[in-house]
Amino acid sequence: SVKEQTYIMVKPDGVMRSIVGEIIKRFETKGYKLVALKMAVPSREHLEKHYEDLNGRPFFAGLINYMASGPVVCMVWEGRNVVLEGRKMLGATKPSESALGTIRGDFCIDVGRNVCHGSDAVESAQKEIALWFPEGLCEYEKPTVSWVYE
Ligand code: DAT
Ligand code: MG
Repeated sequence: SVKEQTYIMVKPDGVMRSIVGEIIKRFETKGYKLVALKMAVPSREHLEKHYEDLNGRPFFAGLINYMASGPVVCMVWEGRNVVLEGRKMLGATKPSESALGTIRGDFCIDVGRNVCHGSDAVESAQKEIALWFPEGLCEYEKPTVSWVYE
């Protein structure tokens, strides 16, 4: 469905290193539709909920410290297969394994500073969108839709 949505977040290192525009640009020029965007300094409790599946992993405390260390940029992007395609655009979790040409492959070195988050499945995307955007998304029509989709 062209209405599939994913949650993409620029992490604090991405904000501090001025990669926000680059990440937005890649999703925008690919053809996806931006349906929500904001900055936030998330609480640790909020981040623990976001990463609840990783609770108990040895890197969990470090991950929460890092994610709580500064502002993040929260986005929802919409389009056909955007969850899977968005993960491809981000690249592998470990930058040493991320292909060049991906965001992580091009802009970072360390797994603990991998500049961006992207939902890993349609179901987790829905959960994450509800967690980060309880106020709802921005609904509108793009007149270029027939130039992106046949
Ligand atoms: P992803 O962000 O690609 O979905 P994930 O959900 O498995 O990866 O993990 C969330 C974040 O936790 C990841 O972006 C960086 C951090 N992380 C994952 N595995 C790690 C590890 N082995 N060492 C340090 N940090 C790790
Ligand atoms: Mg993940």
